[in-house]
Amino acid sequence: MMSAQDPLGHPKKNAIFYRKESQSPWARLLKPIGKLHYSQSSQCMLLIYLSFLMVDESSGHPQCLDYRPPFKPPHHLEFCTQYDKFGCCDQNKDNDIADRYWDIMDFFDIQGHELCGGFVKDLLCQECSPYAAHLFDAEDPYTPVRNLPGLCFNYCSEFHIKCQSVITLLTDDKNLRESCEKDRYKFCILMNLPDQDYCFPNVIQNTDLNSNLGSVVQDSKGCFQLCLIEVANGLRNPVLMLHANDNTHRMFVAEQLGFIWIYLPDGSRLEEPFLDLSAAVLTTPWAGDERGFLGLAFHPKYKNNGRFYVYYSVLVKNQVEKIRIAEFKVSSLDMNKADPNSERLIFEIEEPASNHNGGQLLFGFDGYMYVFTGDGGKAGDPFGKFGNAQNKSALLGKVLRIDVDGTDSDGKPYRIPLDNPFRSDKNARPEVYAYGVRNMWRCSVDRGDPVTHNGRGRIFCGDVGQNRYEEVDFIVKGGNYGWRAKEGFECYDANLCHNSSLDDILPIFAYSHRIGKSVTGGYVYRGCESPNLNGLYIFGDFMSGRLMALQEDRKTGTWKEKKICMGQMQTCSFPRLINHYHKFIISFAEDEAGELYFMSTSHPTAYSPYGTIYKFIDPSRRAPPGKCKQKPLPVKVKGKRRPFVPQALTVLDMNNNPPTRVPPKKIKFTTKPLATTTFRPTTVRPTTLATMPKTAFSTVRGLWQFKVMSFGLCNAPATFKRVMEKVLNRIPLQCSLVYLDDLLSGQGKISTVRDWPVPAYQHQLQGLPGLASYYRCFTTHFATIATPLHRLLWKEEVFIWIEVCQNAFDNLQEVLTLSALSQEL
Ligand SMILES: [Ca+2]
Ligand SMILES: [Ca+2]
Repeated sequence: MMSAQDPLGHPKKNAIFYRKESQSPWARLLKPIGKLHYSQSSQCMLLIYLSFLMVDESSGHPQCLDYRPPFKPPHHLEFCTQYDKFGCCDQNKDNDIADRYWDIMDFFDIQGHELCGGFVKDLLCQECSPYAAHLFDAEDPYTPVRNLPGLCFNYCSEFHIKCQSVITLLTDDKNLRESCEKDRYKFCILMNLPDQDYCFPNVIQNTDLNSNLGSVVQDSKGCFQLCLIEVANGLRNPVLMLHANDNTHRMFVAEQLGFIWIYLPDGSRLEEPFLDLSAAVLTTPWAGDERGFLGLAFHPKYKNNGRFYVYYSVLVKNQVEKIRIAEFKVSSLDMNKADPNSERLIFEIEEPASNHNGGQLLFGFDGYMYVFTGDGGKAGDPFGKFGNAQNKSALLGKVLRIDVDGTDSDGKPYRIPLDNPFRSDKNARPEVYAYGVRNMWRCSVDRGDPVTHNGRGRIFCGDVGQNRYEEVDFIVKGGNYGWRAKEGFECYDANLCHNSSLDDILPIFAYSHRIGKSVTGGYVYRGCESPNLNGLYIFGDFMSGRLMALQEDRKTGTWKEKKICMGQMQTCSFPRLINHYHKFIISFAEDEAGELYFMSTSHPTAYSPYGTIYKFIDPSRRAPPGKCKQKPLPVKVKGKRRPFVPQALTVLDMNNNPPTRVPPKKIKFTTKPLATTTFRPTTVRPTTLATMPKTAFSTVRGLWQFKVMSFGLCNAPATFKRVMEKVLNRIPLQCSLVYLDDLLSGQGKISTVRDWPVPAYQHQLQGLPGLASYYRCFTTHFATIATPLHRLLWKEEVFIWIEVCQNAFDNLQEVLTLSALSQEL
């Protein structure tokens, strides 16, 4: 193959259509993606795309007064019984409301009870409505909340006629009290909501809003809408995230380069890595290189023995490429450091080609370690008579199972479990547990249903396909997963496929290359926070960026696809939630509590720090309050820690005018009985904006990606400059930071490079070897940036990221106009 890249991994000009014989998973990058490239002879064109999501108002948005989704109360509600099945109150809150009701009703005689009791109950119980946030105008944590729920006009009039006096017991809002006394019409206008669908009692009668309440929201095509929370960023091809099952709830994130970083439960990252294997790990900055640090597994008794296992590529004696499985131990002095001198080799396997290196390590519930190797590489598993995968005497293309708690009589640093399926087969390696594997990229063990334990211990894998299909497999002892006889459900090698002795196990699911070209195996959701997701196997595709889920039909044992998509703006309209992610899905993860995450990047090369970790959130229903509380064991931290700084723009930030204050962390809606003499508003909420500190220009609020494509040589620098001026002039200089990707920095000719100017980002550069040679940062002073930008015109395509501070854009419309404007030019 001709090299399409320079030694730094930068694609050479006119070499965009790469073709490598390798197929998975990184190598898939080298295939052309879409029709991005036009002939040099085409007219000089400049296009700037801006990622932007449109607001969709088509469905309801259940939300509680604490800005989170409603839940199913764990116990029966005695008072606000209509919200017993689904709403925003648990039993405690329901009791508080009942107490308050009786305190108010003490002021009434029997007739008053009859007239007003129902109204007072209705009004108080709206805090429990799954639409409480709408009723109280509290969807947006940045704006003030009403003290009383919004009432529809007719209902309000009736309420006013029958028991207007009760208002003084319900609120001390001066306006409401005065208008209630003097003017029914004005009072009911004040009590009403702009959206008639959401005022009480319309909101409970609206079937659109109340059918399917509590189930996962589906879009018009039946796709499950989920949202995300950004939990970490700035990672270079994060290949995995694991917890150590030691109750600390620390997360260990490994980068392909060979670094393992520790994240604490508060989201911060320790400055020093847990382990730095970068000197030993074989990897390159080439897009699509599948070699590197690939796997990590903590011993099931890590808490006591401090042992963990790694899987990485090495170059031995500058000649032979191998994968190495080795054991390390945690330092005896610092629980957040591995002992770098503790490495104990378990085994190495020679790799005949640079691709298909497998990379999954995991411990089953049987206590044994499973090692998932690739078929060795190239295409079509060409090694030997019928390939590595079908050859049980080869270790490649396999699921291996070993016992790392003992040594073998022949001196191997591990034992063969007594029930390994081919232990007594002379033509097989005793380590083999399953075979016919092409290149399983990410496998997981199902921890089982939290109540019934159904499914516990099952191992699921994504096996990357060759030309036509990607598959998900459920691994069983002795199983033949078909490769290279089959790819997915179809024959790949006709001879092998029709051999009657094949006896293979078909995938539980396969999808064609129209959907995606490199599967990334995921996890079965067994967490607590999103009860609707329980039992769903969530996975994705590295190349297409598609997220998918499989749901088991327990009667037939078959798995059906449930499509997953990002929630629309309204669906994900909760604090911190986002509904977009970087395209290249590298890996999935499960935290100690069972919540699910995935890692993806916009730039899948081993040195590019654009990897982000996202947590899945079901916006339609959460677990009841208190149910998912975790008590992590304390972590003794010796070094420094870096706080998490979000980069992704949240849906709320996109939806609203620039926020004027941070949302309150906790909000208390006092449902406690009011003292009988002084009435307080039902809500405690700071609403004065003047007292809030000005945060404008101090925090980076979002990452805006402009994709600039220029075609052909032309005398367009002036035009280009004009466009960029228009873009950049809209962004206050103090807070913006523009950096161009490695296409540009590869030239190394930019004179005005400075260190990363935003302190919060400096850590991304520190201690990252070689990074400075790939990334250059620019401050956005025009004079300095205009000249380098001119050079971009001779490039095929260029990405520019502009990081924008809070309040940078007065109005997103302006940005859209910009985008339109740039297309005109
Ligand atoms: Ca290989
Ligand atoms: Ca297969």
